[in-house]
Amino acid sequence: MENINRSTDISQNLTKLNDNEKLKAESHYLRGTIKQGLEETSTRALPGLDPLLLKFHGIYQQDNRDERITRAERKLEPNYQFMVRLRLPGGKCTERQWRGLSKIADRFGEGSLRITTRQTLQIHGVRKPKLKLCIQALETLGIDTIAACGDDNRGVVCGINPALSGLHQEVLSTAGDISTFLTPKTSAYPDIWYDRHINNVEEEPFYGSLYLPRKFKIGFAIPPLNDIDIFAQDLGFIAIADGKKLIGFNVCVGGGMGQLDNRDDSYPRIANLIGFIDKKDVQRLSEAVVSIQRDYGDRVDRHRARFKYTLDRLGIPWFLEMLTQRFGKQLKPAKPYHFDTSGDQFGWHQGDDQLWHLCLHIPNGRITSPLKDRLEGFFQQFGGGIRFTANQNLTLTNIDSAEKPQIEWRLSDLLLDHLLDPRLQQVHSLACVGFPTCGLAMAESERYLPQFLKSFEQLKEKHGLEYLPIKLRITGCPNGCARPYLAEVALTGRSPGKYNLYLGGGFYGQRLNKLYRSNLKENEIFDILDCMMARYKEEAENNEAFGDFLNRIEISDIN
Ligand code: SRM
Ligand code: SF4
Repeated sequence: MENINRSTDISQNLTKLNDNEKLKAESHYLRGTIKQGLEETSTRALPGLDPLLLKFHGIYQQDNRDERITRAERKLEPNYQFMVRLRLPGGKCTERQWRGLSKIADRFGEGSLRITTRQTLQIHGVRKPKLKLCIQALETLGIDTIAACGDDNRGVVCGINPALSGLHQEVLSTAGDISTFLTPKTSAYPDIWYDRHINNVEEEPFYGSLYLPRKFKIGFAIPPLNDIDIFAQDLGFIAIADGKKLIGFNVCVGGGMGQLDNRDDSYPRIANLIGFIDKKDVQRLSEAVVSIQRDYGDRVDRHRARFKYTLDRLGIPWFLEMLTQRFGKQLKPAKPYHFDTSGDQFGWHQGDDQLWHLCLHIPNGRITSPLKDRLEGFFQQFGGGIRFTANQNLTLTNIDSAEKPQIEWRLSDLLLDHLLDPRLQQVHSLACVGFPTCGLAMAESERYLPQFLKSFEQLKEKHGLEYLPIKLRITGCPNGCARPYLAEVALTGRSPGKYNLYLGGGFYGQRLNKLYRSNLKENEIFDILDCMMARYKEEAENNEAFGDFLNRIEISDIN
């Protein structure tokens, strides 16, 4: 078995590598000058390249893009602020943490909590003087932000399948272990944020000073639910059970969504299923796979640095051979499994441990007052756990049968009960954050979704399709943060008010959609959708999913 500790030869050729690699190498394990920059009072930004290092600490420097022009006219610097992303493996949070987070968002941020497509929370709008205090307040809740962003293993996602409670707990706990195992070990994090100096620590025994060439994402899915979009993960584990007993995981590699509109050699990619491993081998396998990306990922061309490109450049047979060396054995053949949806299971579900779980739709994952205050009151009364979902929703977990009637009664207070209506297209839709905080947005997404949905729902109704669930996703740029390339209908932003339209993805996340037309305005998009829904109504086969239909009739034929 090959030693999979970090390889040192890469850093010797630093001159050939891209600027991000040099920055990491010279950062003294992600310190840079962040500490000094936080104390600098002449600007609300962090100077130089420190914002790039800050990402490894789970924090993004942003500015409010709505105010850019007016502030420039007034000769003011942009309205700099920070987005803080929490590390919550599997989206797990206690009721005490929730109440603390709600207060932290008010006190240090702009008041909202945003559930992300990777099952965690973001606090937007934290100003520099409050940033360190915010991270310290999170620590009092037992929450950190390290590696929520950056070139490392990001937040590990884990599907929610409460019906299989025992198996579910085991998979969730495995996801947590992998997150801990692959979390950077640099002492820079406690030093900068908690003023806690740790001596004699071996900095990054696994990552080394260059960390990974690019972000890396791991996910666990529990069939029949593919609620985390397993095929979009760099490394995905599909739980395989014998009855209700977890025996191991099918492994898939090389998923990814991001692409650039101006580079033909960038593309979304569905992960390859490569085999099965016993449950005891998850950590060893993860270490082996991530180490291959660490040592062979492209550190020259950052746009080709994701693991999916490493696999396509070097080939799956090469990868499997390397994996066998590092893992120490071959994977077994993949076992049969079955997915039937990539959405969340709204409403009540009873686990095999007899406890109840309630999945609630949170529009756009955005929790602001009054919903935030109501949820706080709710948790004061009921306790229990919370799981955020990778579809930006929220599940209340482990509810006793005795508490269920009271909770049902309180749901109308939360004004969330109507969101359980299956006719609402909203519950099948996702939008990324986009404007005003995302520096990469080219068109509106989260703020546009409600308006788009109104017309979309009207169109469905016109064709008598209001009960047809359609996976709809909108992103403000091609980076794909709401995993649009897996949706049945997707819009990705090109410029203000204009989108690329993608069609025909699989209902349970099994197939990429295809670009239908570029640079469309809203009316053009709805003309096309009108025509497709009419054809669906006429020609669809029994219970055919909308995406399957579009894929079957070859979308290019539609006029
Ligand atoms: Fe993302 C960059 C928001 C999930 C692919 N993403 C960004 C940034 C940080 C913009 C930036 O770099 O300055 C966005 C911050 C916006 C803001 O103001 O909050 C951002 N991404 C998000 C979130 C919050 C979207 C959401 O509405 O929930 C999600 C946070 C997830 C988390 O908790 O970690 C989010 N991003 C994703 C996903 C979905 C997933 O992982 O399941 C993807 C596609 C999967 C993938 O990685 O291939 C994704 N984000 C990207 C990319 C393209 C990466 C690539 O391979 O090209 C970027 C841009 C980049 O990295 O250069 C990006
Ligand atoms: Fe920003 Fe683009 Fe991601 Fe949307 S998809 S959050 S616009 S980077």
